[in-house]
Amino acid sequence: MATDIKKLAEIVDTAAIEATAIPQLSQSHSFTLDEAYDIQAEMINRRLVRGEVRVGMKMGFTSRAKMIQMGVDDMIWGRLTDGGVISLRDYVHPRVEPEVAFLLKKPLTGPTTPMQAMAAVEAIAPALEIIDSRYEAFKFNVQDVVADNASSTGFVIGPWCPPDTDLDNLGGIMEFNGRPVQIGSTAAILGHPGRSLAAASRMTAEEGETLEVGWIVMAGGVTEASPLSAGISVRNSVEGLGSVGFKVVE
Ligand code: 0L1
Ligand code: MG
Repeated sequence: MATDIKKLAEIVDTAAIEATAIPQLSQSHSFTLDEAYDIQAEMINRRLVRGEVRVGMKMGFTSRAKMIQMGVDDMIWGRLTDGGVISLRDYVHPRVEPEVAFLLKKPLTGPTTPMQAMAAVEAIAPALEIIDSRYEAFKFNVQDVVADNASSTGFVIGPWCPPDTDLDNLGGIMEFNGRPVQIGSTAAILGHPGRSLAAASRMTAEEGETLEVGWIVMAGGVTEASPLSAGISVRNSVEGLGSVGFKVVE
């Protein structure tokens, strides 16, 4: 039987709107990775119809720490819109992870080298990604998480820094209320975050997309993600890039 892309997109979209955990789609439906990206595209389309604006894309599972934490071996990507959730009540079981973000000054499409990809960068920033799986117990396989837009929920970007900042091996610390909870290096992202940007160009082109001028590209979690709860002040400080933070309220 053909996969009902619209129906599955509606199921994950509704779970996000209602902040309600659902069983993994793969438990009741069999669908391919290509179809998972179609479900994701349809789910984003529903948000665009509601007035959200596309602002970029995110890479997922670009570090070993993230792959091991979630038991997924493949890189994935998701679509960023400007419609992030801001109240803890609107999340299912949110987590936060330290990242770096790119701002593009040139479009990128198809296979490219990390060096060519970096030439399209206007600026680089320390960032935090808030992720929230719509699946029960934050458990999924690769098709499930792609259909759920790579757990994308929100992101916060720090100060934009010059594009020629050396990203090779910058140490970073993510703190909760001043206490380190995750420590890592930009090298954890495929050896260099520029490789994640090159992969973003290649992988989005496989789905017929171009990375557009002015878009933000999130390179992927440097470390494992940590669970969020009310009262936590989160800060991610990256050597040479500065820091970014936010406070979680009820
Ligand atoms: O940055 C990342 O690697 C995020 C992956 C998103 C999937 C998840 O961990 O829920
Ligand atoms: Mg991430």
